[in-house]
Amino acid sequence: MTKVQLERHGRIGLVTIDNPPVNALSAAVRQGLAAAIEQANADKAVAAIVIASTGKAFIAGADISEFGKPPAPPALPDLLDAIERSAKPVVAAIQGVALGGGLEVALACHGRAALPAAKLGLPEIKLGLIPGAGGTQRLPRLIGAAKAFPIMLSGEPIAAGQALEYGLLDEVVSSDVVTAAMKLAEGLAAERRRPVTSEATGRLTETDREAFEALAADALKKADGMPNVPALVEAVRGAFTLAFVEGLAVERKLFLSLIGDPRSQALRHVFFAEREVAKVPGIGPEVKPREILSAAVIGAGTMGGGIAMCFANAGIPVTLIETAQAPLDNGVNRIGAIYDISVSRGSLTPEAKAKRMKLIRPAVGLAAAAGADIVVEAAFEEMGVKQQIFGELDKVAKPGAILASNTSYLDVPTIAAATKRPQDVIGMHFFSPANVMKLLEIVRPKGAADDAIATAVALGRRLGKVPVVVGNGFGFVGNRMLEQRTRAAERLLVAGALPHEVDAALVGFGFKMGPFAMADLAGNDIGWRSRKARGLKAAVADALCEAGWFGQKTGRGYYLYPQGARAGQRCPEVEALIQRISAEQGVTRRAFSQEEILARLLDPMVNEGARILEEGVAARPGDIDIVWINGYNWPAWRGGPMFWADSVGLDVIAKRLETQAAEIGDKALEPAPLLKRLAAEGKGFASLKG
Ligand code: 3H9
Repeated sequence: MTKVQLERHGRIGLVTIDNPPVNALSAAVRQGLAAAIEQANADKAVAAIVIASTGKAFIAGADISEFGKPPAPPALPDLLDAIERSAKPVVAAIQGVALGGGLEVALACHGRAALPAAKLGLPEIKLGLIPGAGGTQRLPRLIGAAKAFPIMLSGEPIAAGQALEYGLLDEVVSSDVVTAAMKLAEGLAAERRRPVTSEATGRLTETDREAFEALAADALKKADGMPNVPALVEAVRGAFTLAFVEGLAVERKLFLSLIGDPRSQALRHVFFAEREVAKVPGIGPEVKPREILSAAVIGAGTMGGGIAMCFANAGIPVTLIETAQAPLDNGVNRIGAIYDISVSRGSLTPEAKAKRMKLIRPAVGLAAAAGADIVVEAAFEEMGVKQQIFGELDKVAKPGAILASNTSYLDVPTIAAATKRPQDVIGMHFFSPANVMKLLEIVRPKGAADDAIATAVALGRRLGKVPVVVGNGFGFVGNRMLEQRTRAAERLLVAGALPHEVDAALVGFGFKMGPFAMADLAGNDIGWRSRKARGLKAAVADALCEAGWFGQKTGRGYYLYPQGARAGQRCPEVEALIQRISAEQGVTRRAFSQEEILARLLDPMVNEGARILEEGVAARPGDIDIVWINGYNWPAWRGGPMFWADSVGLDVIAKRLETQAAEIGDKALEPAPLLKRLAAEGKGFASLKG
């Protein structure tokens, strides 16, 4: 079936795009549209043309999967030029989202009608791009740059009602948008009118220009090194200073240079990885999620409280359970205080806060979990504690309830073994602060029922999370790789680097914080306790904890925090201690460049990622990238650790790991077999897809 069809309805040539799932403007669609417009123009019986589409989306934009491939004609700007120059008026019938190139198609038309649920936007900025088919030129001409620029800068779509108010739409109709568009087109033909957006200039006033320049100056200040922000400013400014064709040429040049930018390539990878992660191997659409109408959370500590907030924020009633009244009250008060901060910032109304607090029902004792469709346990991270809780839950929870542990490291099947219903027991690993962080690792032990996993995935989305299904195994995906980075950071200190140098390397890479600033924030005692439980040692970290320097909460850790300061200062005592430890271990300290520090921190993580893939703990390299971007603040424009590794070259990383392994005499640093194989074949992790 062709992707674009032309039918005649009376005097209207109705062009319908049918390119599921979202009517992206693939080469076939562009060719089909060009041919249909030409044919309709040649047909004497046609007075006007309507462009409509089937399915939920009008047009979701250019086909992102075609970026980076050799361009196939017609280029979108040329097609839009043909639409705009069409001798017969063309009207867009927008029934769903019109995004990116999709909105640019509508802008090239001479009229636009939409359903109320339609959304219109130019989200290219989120892909590291700017609109590349006239969006930066036509939208400001149509609605003024002061309104157009924020739409392009935020990438967020606006609702049809708003678009009508802005003058972006001619009409919003409650149903049958195609008939409405046909009427609009008939009217234009009868009046011999063909409003051409690129010729509109009325909105580009001096006042508009001043408002745009103020917004642009602010945007440039916050651009954070992303090259598409200055590019967007330059292109939109062209709407004031250049003729349309020249402005279009500038936009095109900027767009093409951004397409080749590694940051945009990384963001496009993230776009597809985010969608792929939703597809869980072995769980098809025939597996229906169980109904979740209510939840219970066990443990009202920081984590449990944050998880309860996730449910309340999504409108799901949740019972918050503790062993005694005092910790329960503390937990509820903490939740109230967090909501209060949102209220004081204006991001939550007092009424909404009250509604959410009402959804959280505090209770003492596990019996209160009896009615819940899902129970999330967020108690102390100790196997004995978890087993006891799950054993009790088995007795009280209703049949078919999902029993999830928020464990960060522990073996989920061992927890499940405390129940007689291992098919219902899974891991749901939230990240701190649970009400903020997007990542949700869903741990799928071998015995778990498919519909239990499907339920957790669907619920995760309802909670506004990015759910990633991972296999069972110590630390799952994220923390298992983090441990490698933590070890590498400690090794660097002993070998000659100082905390601020190590942190600076990661911040320079794009992380918000380095490993030591992070450890000081989270509390160094957490890692210390975990190492002691596992019989592990880390000379510097242990020495700090033995001195009681747990981080920000004690006023000092790797850094000093005088008078509760949040930003740490270098600490001469810690630096002397590190040097002493190097001497004790017989290490001759040497200087490390920022580049070398970065490689030493990230290469072992990538190596662990390769092992995780070999073991099937993560289904795809992209899943690992999504974990790190959403749970550990890996900069999205770096694409995640596995994407980053591919961009460096796996042969380079394998060689660096071999050198380090030999130098330190640590076999764990030797390249994993998968990494070695791919490096030898000259391939990247991306080659594992599909
Ligand atoms: C652009 O237009 C540049 C122009 O200015 C200039 C050009 C010269 N291309 O998100 P979903 C796929 S840049 C290819 O799960 P939803 C997606 O991968 C583009 N594929 O559904 C998935 O595939 P699969 C500007 C696309 O209902 C499936 O569709 N436009 C595209 O939650 C369903 O997606 C954008 O940035 C695409 N453009 O949300 C819009 N879009 O089934 C990006 C989607 O194989 N898209 N797919 O996994 C979106 O924001 C959402 O997908 C949308 C639907 C809101 C449309």
